[in-house]
Amino acid sequence: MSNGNELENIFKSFNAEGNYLSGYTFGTGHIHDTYKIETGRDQKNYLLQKLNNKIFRDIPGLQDNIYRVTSHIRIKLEQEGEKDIDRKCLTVIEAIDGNTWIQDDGGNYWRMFLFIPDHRSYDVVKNNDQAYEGGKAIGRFQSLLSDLPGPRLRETIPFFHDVEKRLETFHRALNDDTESRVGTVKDEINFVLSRQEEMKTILNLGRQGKIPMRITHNDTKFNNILLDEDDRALCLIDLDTVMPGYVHYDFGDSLRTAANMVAEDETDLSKVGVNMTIYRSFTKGYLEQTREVLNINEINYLSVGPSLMTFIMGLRFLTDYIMGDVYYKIHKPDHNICRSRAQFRLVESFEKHHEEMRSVISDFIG
Ligand code: GN1
Ligand code: MG
Repeated sequence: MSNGNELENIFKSFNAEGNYLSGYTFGTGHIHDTYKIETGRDQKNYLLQKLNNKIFRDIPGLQDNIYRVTSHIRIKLEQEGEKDIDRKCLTVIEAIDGNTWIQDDGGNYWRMFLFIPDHRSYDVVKNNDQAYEGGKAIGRFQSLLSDLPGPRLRETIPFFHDVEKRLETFHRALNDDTESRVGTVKDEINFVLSRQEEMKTILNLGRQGKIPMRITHNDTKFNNILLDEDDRALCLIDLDTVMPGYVHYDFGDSLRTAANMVAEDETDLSKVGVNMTIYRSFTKGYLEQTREVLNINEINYLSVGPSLMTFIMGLRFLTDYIMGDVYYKIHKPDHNICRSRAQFRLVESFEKHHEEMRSVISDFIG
């Protein structure tokens, strides 16, 4: 954690309006350290982040992705005559040296955004309208970026949602068993083993050329969608993993968190499961924005996204538990295994509702 003095010094390295008044920890991310910086000037507060460069190895490359993506979205919103654009698109604040990040004396990377005032962000969706707006936000993000000019975006974490690679890492962790935890999580391991082949469906469709790589967000959990004071969609945040991907990843990962009625680390597993009305509202919003661009295979396999993404997250939490909690921030000793159990319970629920999920999609598509 950083203290006020340090935050103030870092803040001064960026081209911000207003003076540093206070800074405090903000948000619930598992990866970076995030602070809200208040300047006392209306509408001009900032979000300052110390970036985790063990996980993101190429910070300048990552920042370049984010700069390109936000600039493109901003231009399109301007062309469409949108109002209030500073709330509908993240604003990257440049450093005094002209970069979009700075490095402190200890070698840590920092970046800063304009803080989006009066936003709402929900860990758990409360009603159908929020779900619909969330679906719209994800679909719109994908369609706004469908014509991003320039070279392919950098892969900020190679093979991020590649389930085959995730499984390889998992099997390595099982073999090494450095923390002697493998014996304590047999049920969870068996859960993975019994599904590892079927979870490759999307990867295989991609390999066969049946679904295209597009630009996707890749971390669309519901609390990365900002809504306004009336719960209307504003924008997506947490753009670190925006890179080439399949649309199923975004559709699936947001339903993982939106259609589940409880938090991703819920310990009362009887509460974990898919809310089909929420699913329907989200899917309606998503398809309204994307139905013109998606191809038939993308649509036909959309319903596979939620169980795939939930499986991948459960697998990653489980792997991290077996490896001794080296990746995710944890808030209690068994946090990763709790997360993993909740995710696997949710996979089962998606499996149970799969036919119904498919027909919701075909009903909307007609
Ligand atoms: C991490 O940064 P944060 O907390 O939004 C993770 C996601 C997981 C998520 C699970 C770079 O996201 O992939 O879905 O935790 N991000 C990275 O809550 O690993
Ligand atoms: Mg993230």
